[in-house]
Amino acid sequence: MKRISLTQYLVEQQRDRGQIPPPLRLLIETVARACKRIAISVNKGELGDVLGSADTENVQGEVQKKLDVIANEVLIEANVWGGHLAAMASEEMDSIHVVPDRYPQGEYLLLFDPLDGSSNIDVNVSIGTIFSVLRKVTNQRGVSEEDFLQPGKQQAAAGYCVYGPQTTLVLTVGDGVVMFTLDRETGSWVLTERQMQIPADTKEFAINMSNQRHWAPPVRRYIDECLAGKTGPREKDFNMRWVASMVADVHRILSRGGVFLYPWDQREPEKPGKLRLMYEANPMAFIVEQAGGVATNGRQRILDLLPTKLHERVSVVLGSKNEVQRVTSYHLDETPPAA
Ligand code: P6P
Repeated sequence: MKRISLTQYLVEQQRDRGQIPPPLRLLIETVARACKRIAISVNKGELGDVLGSADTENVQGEVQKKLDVIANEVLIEANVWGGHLAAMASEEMDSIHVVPDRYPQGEYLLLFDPLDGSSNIDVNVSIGTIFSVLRKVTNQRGVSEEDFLQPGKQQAAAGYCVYGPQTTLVLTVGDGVVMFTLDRETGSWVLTERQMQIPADTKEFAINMSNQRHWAPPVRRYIDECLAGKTGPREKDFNMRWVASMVADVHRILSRGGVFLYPWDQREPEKPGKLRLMYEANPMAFIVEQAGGVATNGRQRILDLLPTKLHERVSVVLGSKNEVQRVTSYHLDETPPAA
């Protein structure tokens, strides 16, 4: 495959496919540049005095890591002046960040989890940035939180960056999934995968097993059957992986298949799940579907869900089509598809 840069790829998509209007191209290039900047801070670790807690809390009531705050600021500062955005929303900010009047306002809304997997920052395990792009669809002047409350199927683009052994950027604008790898010598994002595809079947599941006693019956049934292996109803052995960084787990699934589950559990029964719909589940669901996978909340397609709050949470089951459909059928209590 010819190795081209992110800019060349976006220009080609814009010129040849009309898939990426200029303001969206500027948005994606700006986010990609911000991710390079975040990668530099992440890679410094102790040398950059960026590890540990920031001694502040975010809207979720979680203690923020220094790098959470740094990554959030980098994304805000990189995107606020370009004229491509009307506003931004982040896991790390209670309310939306409207582009100030001193800058032109654009038609796009950018949402992000600036640094997903924070519990892994201080122990040098892969973390990442997740982003989602919506269009401002109401014509009224100004922008409010309500403008963000659109179902995930309305996304114009979605992507994530993994700060891991390689620094990789995965992106979809609704025309398949591409991957870029950061060439640190030139500072360029280089196209390394033109069409990521998730195998329909897998032998690998990703879930936090320590919550097993808290799960609902359909999830317990599914995982018990995986654990029963060859001697059980699935008649094959399964493997388990859990990085506790959604970006890393999803990237593995995009790369070799698998099923990722963060289901509702009875620890906090009033919450539908742990992960956030707008800037974790929706972008990942868009990417997974564009790569031939499936993403549900156990019962419904995630991209069809109509959000009611910016920071609302959701159960997530995503990855290899046949496995996600099986988990979903157990929730809907239908007979699972033939093995
Ligand atoms: P647990 C990271 O904090 C995160 O939001 C996701 O990236 C990850 O999949 C999940 O939470 C891990 O949760 O309960 O296993 O620590």
